[in-house]
Amino acid sequence: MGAAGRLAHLELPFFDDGHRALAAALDTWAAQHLQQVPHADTDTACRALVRALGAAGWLRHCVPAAQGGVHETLDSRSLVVCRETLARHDGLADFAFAMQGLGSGPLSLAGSEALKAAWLPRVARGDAIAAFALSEPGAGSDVAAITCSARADGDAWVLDGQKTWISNGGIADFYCVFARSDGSGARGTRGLSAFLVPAGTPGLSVAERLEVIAPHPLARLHFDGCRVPRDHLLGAEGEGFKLAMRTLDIFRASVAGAALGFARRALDEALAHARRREMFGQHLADFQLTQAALGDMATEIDAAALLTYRAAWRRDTTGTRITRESAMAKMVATEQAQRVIDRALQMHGGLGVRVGTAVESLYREIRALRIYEGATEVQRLIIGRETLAGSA
Ligand code: COS
Repeated sequence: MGAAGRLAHLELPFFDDGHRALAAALDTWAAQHLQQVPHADTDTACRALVRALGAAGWLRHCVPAAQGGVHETLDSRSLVVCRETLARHDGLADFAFAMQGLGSGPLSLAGSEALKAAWLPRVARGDAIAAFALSEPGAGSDVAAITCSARADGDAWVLDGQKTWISNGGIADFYCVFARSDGSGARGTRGLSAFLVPAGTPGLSVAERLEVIAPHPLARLHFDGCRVPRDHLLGAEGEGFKLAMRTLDIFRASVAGAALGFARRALDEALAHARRREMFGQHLADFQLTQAALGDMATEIDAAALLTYRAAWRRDTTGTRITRESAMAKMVATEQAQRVIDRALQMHGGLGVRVGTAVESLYREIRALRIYEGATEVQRLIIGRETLAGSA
């Protein structure tokens, strides 16, 4: 497929010429540079990817302009375009990019000027790795069940508890940590606050590294009397739940972008294989069954793309809360990408399950996207509630 054909979806009116230029330049850069980053060891690869993405300027889309970013505030369409483009090339590169944005998102949205100046330019340059620490062993979808505690003590906040499934856990330079600060110990969305915790702070340790089917740096963290200065509070005390939700509203649409990138790559692979593979005296692409499958895949990708681009476009152009739109985009794009990739794998026959083939890797990469940053079931719940509220 020619370069223009690969990016034809950007002709939609949701985008402007800046987004089109961004996608074309990143697509070219990714084709030239990503294969040169060795992927043998995940931690090393991830650090190298963050450095490469930072040096090339792409991470400037993860922070506001005042701290070295491209846009005054985070531009959702640029995040979607970057993730879609990177995911089409390399899942770990998409992960490295996304976590710089998600991990520093609460800081960009609510941090003090001093904290933002200290960390965000480094995030943009790829000199500091960021992580978002929300989930706990007993609080994944149910954020209100967080038990990790923060208590004020003199000039410090003292954190105690655990966080798990933390992307970049173990390699991050700082963590945006959500903890219960109201001293109640009771379940609830009020009384949570967010804190910036630099790696290496005494009392913060990596309790366990977690291995998953598509290898990414992931860990369970332990906080034991971990003291951070009072000014490391992000946003207002007690407003942590809303800050987490505002951050997720932005990044859920970008998860949809990544799912689109994986699905587009699966379709690219399926088309190439169908044209190449001979059986029963013709090519796989000549069978109507293959054509129908390819037709379904292309349609599902376009449908998911429209929801994804709408969510990002609406936030960028209206500045309004896009909870409903980003939940729809994340749910549909990740679920459909799983189906598209599964069909692509099926079309490859035995080759599809051979370790090392592109579709085999996509099959493992896509699975977590239906779970992290709000599982499909949570998105359904959010969309249902928002629909009820909107019709009241
Ligand atoms: N933006 C800003 N504020 C929001 C918000 C959003 N997107 N969503 C909710 N809020 C506000 C609500 O308006 C409400 O405010 P008031 O108390 O002032 O009325 C408050 O936050 C509590 O909201 P709600 O009652 O909806 O909270 P619940 O505990 O019922 O539910 C769900 C929330 C399930 C939707 C939430 O916990 C969630 O998204 N869970 C998934 C989390 C997740 O993605 N986990 C994965 C880990 S991150 S990789």
